[in-house]
Amino acid sequence: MKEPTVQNDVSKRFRRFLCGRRGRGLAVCWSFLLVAFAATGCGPGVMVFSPAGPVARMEQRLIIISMILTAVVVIPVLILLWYIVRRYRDVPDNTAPYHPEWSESRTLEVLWWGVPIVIIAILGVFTARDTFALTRPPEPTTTTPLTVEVTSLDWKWLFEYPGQNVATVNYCKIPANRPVQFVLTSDAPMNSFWVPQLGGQEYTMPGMAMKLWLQADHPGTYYGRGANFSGEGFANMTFHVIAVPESQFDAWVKGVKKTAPPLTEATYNHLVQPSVEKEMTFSSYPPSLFTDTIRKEGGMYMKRDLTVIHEKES
Ligand SMILES: [Cu+2]
Repeated sequence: MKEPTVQNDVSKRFRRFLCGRRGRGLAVCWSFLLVAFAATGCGPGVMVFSPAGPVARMEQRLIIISMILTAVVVIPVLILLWYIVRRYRDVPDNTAPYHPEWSESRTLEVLWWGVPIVIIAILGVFTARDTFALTRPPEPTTTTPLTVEVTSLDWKWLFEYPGQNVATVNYCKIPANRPVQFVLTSDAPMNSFWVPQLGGQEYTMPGMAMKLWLQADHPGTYYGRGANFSGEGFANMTFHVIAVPESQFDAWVKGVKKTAPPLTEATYNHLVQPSVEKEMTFSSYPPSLFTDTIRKEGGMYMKRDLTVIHEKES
C-alpha cells in the first residue's frame, strides 16, 4: 500500500517554501555566494594556482589531478541524483519499473567497486611519485643548493644561513633559480611553514628537523605565513621570501656583514619571548644555535639529522 498523501503533503509544502518569499530570498543569497566564489577565478588571487617554482608547479599538478578524479565521481552522481528523483518519484502516472524483489546487479557492483579502486590507484601512483621526488632538489642543476634553517617562534620567524653566517627575522632572501633546502624546527608551539607560490607547507616541530625543498623561477617577493594556529599573535606570523639574482644575493650578504648587528644569545632569548616583531637582520649568530634548539627540545632521536646539519656548518 502506498501512502501518497503524506509524501505529497511534504513535497507540496517544500514547493510552497521554494516559491514563497523566504525560499526566493534564500535562492538569491546562494546565487550571490556562488557568483562571488566563481568570480575569484584561478588568477594570481589564488596563490596556490599561480605557482612560481618547480615544487609549487608539481604540487599544482597533483591538485588538478585530484580535482579531475573527484569530478569523475561527483558529476555523474549529481546527474544520477537528478535523473532518479525525476524518473522514480511517486506520481500517479509514473511508468518507471517497480522491482521489490531486486537484490543485486553485477554491473553496478563492478562499477561502484571498480571506479574508486582505479581512482585511488591513479592518485596513489602520482602522489607517491611526487612525494619522493620532492625529497630531493626540485630540478637537476649544477648549482649547489642553499641551506636555510628556520625556527618558528612566538610569533615570528627566524631564518639562519649556516653557509653565510647571517640571520634574519620575518623575511628570507634567497637566490632565484637555485634550490633552497629549508630545515625547519620550532622553539615555540608547533607551527607550519608555508610559501604558497613556491610549494606546500611543512610542519615546524620542537625537537625535530623537518626538511623542505623550494625554488623560485624568477626574482620576486613571495608571501609566506605560518599555517598552524599558535595563539594570540598568530595572525602576524607572516614573512616575505625575496628571491633575487645570485649576484644580488651575494652583495646582500656582504652588506649585512658590514652593517647589521650580531644575533647574540641575549637577543635570541629576547626573541623567544612571545612578541610581534618587524623585519630584522643580523650579521652573525651563535653557530650551534639551531642544533641547540633542537637538542633542548629533546631532539636526541634525530641524531643522524643533527650530524648532517653540523657537517654543513663546519
Ligand atoms: Cu614531529
